[in-house]
Amino acid sequence: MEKQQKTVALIGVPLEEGSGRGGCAMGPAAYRIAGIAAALRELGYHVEDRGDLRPEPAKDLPEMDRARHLPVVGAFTRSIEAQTHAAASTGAVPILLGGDHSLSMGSVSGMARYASDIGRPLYVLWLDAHSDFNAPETSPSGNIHGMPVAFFCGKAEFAPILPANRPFVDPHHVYQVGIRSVDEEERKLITDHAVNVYDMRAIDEEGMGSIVKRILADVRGAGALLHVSLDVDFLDPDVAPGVGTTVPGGATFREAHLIMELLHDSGLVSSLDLVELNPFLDDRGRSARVMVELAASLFGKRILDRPTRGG
Ligand code: 5AB
Ligand code: MN
Ligand code: MN
Ligand code: MN
Repeated sequence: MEKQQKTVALIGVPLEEGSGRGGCAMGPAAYRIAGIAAALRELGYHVEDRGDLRPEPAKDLPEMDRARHLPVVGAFTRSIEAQTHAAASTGAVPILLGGDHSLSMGSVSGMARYASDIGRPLYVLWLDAHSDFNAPETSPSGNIHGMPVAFFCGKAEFAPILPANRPFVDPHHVYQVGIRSVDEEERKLITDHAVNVYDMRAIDEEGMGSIVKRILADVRGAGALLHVSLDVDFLDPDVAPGVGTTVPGGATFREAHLIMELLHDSGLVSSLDLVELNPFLDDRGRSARVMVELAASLFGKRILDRPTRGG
């Protein structure tokens, strides 16, 4: 087993202002209590817990009705972008412990900058019930956690948060899996920008395994880094109730587990977000434990060793 001492950097992001309610700021604490560091150490990784980011709200960013709490979210975006880029640059795999999904504006932008430093493209696997491709003008809620994909693709800028000339992710290099709730105008945006969307119907018809193998073949063929962003609401609410935006009909534990094992076997994953966990809404830590279990599978925990069957 080639696992040596690869370093994983845990970056806590107690951010909830991008969502419409309180609770996600307790996410990093819940992941630590659920034992994420020990689970990864057990797999042979050198785990550095870098603590929680606590930036001051940015004074240069305006309050906006259509992008709520922008000074807080923007300050986090800057700090997350810098920390993610720094961790990746030292050869570590950054894991962002969220925190609501607006944190991906920073993590994905930081990884896009790192990928551009080393001359490789960045692909993104977005595991979510939602497309999160709103812009302030299209958002029905004004909650920034519904906008991160548009932001890191350069299709939504509220005010100058990051440098205008930063590297963006090509929307065609974003693969969304598990989608089952898209807003009216958002639907047009993801179509126009050719985001690769696998909704629940596609999963039911084609099967999770074949979809994910196809995605991984694209990533490998492109010589790309792969950032994985896992929103708790990707999972069915029966599996993971600890999230503010439940949508029925989500991925089963087995489907999610299979994705994680395929991701591990691919060796392509450069970075991971665990987002939207709301411990206040959880059922005795169940969702936190499920997320830790899935992260462990992504980092190589397996039930049995098995011969590789290709794909
Ligand atoms: B999440 C909604 N599309 O923009 C909006 O949980 C929901 O990070 C966004 O995927 C859900 O407010 C954001 C209605
Ligand atoms: Mn999301
Ligand atoms: Mn979601
Ligand atoms: Mn392409």
